[in-house]
Amino acid sequence: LTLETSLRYALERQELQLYYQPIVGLQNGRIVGAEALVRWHHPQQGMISPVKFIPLAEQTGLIAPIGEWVLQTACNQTKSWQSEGLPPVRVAVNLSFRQFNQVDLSERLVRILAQSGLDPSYLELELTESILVQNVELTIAKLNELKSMGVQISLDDFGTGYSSLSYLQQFPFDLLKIDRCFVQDINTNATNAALTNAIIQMAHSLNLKVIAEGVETPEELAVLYENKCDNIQGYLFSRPVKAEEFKRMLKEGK
Ligand code: G
Ligand code: G
Ligand code: MN
Ligand code: NA
Repeated sequence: LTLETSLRYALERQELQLYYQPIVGLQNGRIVGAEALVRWHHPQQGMISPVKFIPLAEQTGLIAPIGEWVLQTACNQTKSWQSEGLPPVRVAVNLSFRQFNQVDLSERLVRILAQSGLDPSYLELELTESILVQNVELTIAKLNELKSMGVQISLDDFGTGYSSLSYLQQFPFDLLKIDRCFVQDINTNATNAALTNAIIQMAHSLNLKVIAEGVETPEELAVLYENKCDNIQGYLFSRPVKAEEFKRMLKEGK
């Protein structure tokens, strides 16, 4: 079987699974959210990275059912944790370029949110800079349509594309995620430190909350704390984990 054929069957064979990586408030060290990250357990090839199969899903159109399953699963899971009395946290879902451009994205989202019962303010949609190179007015209108549903929108992998913060100003984002290549070694790499700090200050002046990705050491954390970064995500706190494990972390108030 080709990878494409296997991917066609992955959903019905229940080979996809969502992992959750905690997002932590920097001031109090509490979990404030999770990024949902899809995993594919291929029956023969074992774990296949989304870096490999998401682009394939986009090329083949399979991103529609897969993306729908991801959104449904993330919303249902998050609502169910809340119903069990765990501290309410938001869930961040990655949307690919093609998903963002689906004509029926809003209707899908409205339906999924209603079915899950999740308050829309707990859903965060992660978009990358790739969406910003399209028609600006159209993209802003789409973002506003999504925002009018009450969901939050973040700009993922910030710094890896071509957009400056002043360009960003016109788009209605709520959060900005600094790509981990800028966060790496900020305690020893002066260039990265300067860039990261400038991004945080400017983002705050534009009323955006900032999430630093890929935080791996206490030393990096200390620099981010000094510079009033809002949230952190990275192996220092936790790798992406299975739902049961994330639930345990929430329960323990880690
Ligand atoms: O955690 P990991 O190495 O698996 O993530 C690799 C990449 O796959 C990241 O860029 C992440 O944004 C992307 N990714 C993970 N899950 C999803 C998903 O559900 N949808 C989309 N579009 N991308 C995802
Ligand atoms: O592209 P996106 O930011 O959505 O994907 C997040 C990716 O970063 C995932 O592949 C996730 O597993 C990975 N990741 C999360 N935390 C860390 C970290 O601390 N170090 C490294 N190297 N990768 C991380
Ligand atoms: Mn992401
Ligand atoms: Na990212």
